[in-house]
Amino acid sequence: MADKGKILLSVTGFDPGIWKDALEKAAPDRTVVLEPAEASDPEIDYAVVWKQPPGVLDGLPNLKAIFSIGAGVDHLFAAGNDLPDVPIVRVVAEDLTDRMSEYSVWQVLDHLRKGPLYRDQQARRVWHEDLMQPAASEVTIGILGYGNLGRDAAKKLIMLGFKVIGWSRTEKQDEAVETFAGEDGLAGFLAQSDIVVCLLPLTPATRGILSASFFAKMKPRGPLGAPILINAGRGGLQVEADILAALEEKRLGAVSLDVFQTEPLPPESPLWTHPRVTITPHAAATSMPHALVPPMVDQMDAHDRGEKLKNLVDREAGY
Ligand code: NDP
Ligand code: OXD
Repeated sequence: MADKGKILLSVTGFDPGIWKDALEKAAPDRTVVLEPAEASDPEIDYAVVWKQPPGVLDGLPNLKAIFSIGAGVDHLFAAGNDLPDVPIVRVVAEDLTDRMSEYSVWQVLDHLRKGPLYRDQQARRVWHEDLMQPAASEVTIGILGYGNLGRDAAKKLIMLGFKVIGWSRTEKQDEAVETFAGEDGLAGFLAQSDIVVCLLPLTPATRGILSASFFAKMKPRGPLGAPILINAGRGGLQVEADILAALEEKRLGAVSLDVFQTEPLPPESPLWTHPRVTITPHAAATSMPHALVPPMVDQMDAHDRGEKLKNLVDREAGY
């Protein structure tokens, strides 16, 4: 019996059908609509979105909150979207966090254990053991963006024996990890990091941060040779021309990129064929409706009972 109000579901880049099914299963007492019945539908009280078309959230007089189906919310603030002044909730969920940490650990281990080199050798039928094989304990991983995902990746990398340090916007106290904050802390953080794992959100302050001036501050040599960059945050954080130049100049030894300035990565991008670039198609952590929808609906119910929403986005900071 649908009597609790309507959820507007507006997702692009994902199959709306499976999100609608999951919402209807978790919220049988709410109606799920893919577009408003009328321009200012007063029955819509929640919106669940991913890259919603411009204007789709305008003029809904009783909208109480917007839920992003991902951890990142830059898609909400994209050009042309003047968002209604209601709370925005993002995903903080074990399922997504575990997937992201799996990606970070996978890429770190791949570089530690010479994955790119051995795949290239296999393609050429070359049998040669690279004896430059540091132990995990000799390698420092710098987590750029020491937030929800960064802290979980750090915990798992520490269990594998790595030394881990973290960088964030605001200062942190952390027993297991040396932390650095703000622009003043960046050079000290980079001077120690053999592998940088970027898990930053895309905001006006972080856009283009992975650029030539950033690479110039990286530790020039370490146990793996030149430093390594892994970016699973957002493509807008990186300047791809500068990454290619840094690879050529050997300021960067190798990179793993899950996200790109333009997605899908255009076929003509030289990143595709660069021998020291590992590409995944924004697949570090997929949002799974069965895991993410029930807690979203729990939050809607709790909010309707007068409880505070959790995992809110700070609009001013942009994440
Ligand atoms: P959080 O908000 O929990 O953490 C973000 C971290 O970045 C915080 O430590 C924050 O600092 C730091 N930060 C933000 N702005 C700055 C800045 N200007 N300077 C220094 N540090 C900064 O987010 P999550 O960990 O949950 O998610 C991070 C991002 O991961 C998402 O925004 C999304 O873009 C990306 N992501 C990518 C996925 C993929 O499949 N590739 C999947 C899921 C997420 P502070 O702690 O001080 O606030
Ligand atoms: C996210 C993503 O932000 O999948 O959750 O990119």
